[in-house]
Amino acid sequence: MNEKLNITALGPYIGAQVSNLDLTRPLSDTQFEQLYHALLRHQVLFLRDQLITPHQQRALAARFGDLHIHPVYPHAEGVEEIIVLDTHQDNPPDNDNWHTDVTFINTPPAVAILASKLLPESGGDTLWASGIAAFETLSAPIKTLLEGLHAEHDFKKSFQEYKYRRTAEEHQRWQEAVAKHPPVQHPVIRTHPVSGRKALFVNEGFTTRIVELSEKESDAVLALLYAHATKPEFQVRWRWQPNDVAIWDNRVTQHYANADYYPARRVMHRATVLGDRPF
Ligand SMILES: O=C(O)CCC(=O)C(=O)O
Ligand SMILES: [Fe+2]
Repeated sequence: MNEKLNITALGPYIGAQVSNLDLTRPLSDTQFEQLYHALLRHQVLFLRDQLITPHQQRALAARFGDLHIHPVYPHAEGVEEIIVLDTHQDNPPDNDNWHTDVTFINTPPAVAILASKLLPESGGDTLWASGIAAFETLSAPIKTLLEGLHAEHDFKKSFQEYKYRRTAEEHQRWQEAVAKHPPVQHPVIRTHPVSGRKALFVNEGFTTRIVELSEKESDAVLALLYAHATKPEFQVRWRWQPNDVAIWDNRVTQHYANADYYPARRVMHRATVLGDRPF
């Protein structure tokens, strides 16, 4: 059996499409190895026509490691590890900002897998940006400045209280999540634990400050880094079709879910694989 994956790069820095893999069935070891290798190299992979159920998506994600259960997002029925992102008139999109998933914990996700379930007539693209490309294109003096610095990441920056006041139960859940997630610190430049490549690891969604700098210095440096990290050169943009799957390396990327389709409805399922402590 020919098990060689068909992989087409979507750009020099980030993104590739895999065209001959069925994710609904258990992957062989060689298929998984090639997929993982492609993920390290391209940082986000896209596959069309994957009619994947929540159970199958969980099984696929579990090949990559232990799964994260989100503190506030709702999950698929009977499958706690699959987040349901169902946005519509009464539940506006909230991922229309550049962010890396769940950097508010000490061991942020290594990998995330997103499947499109219901799409608006048009719009609702998702964009990813490479933190490796962002790091590598900084000037040498700025790289030197950033090495050794740490940034604070805070759950509350994206999960703001005003969004979680619709019911008493929702508010209670939010308060418990806040109590469980005090701000954490991560290096501003991290080294990928498998590939050894360095990446910029701050994101506007959760990063609040650089702890070794004054507030004004921190604000200015972070503004520079956010602008640099999201240059179009470092991005790939995916136009979803129903039953697409995206798999990204959350250790070295950030992403932005375009909310242009609102108030139309859009439903996505996400599995999130826990990672190591960044260094
Ligand atoms: O809905 C999307 O396209 C992406 C949402 C998001 O930020 C995520 O799943 O982590
Ligand atoms: Fe996200």
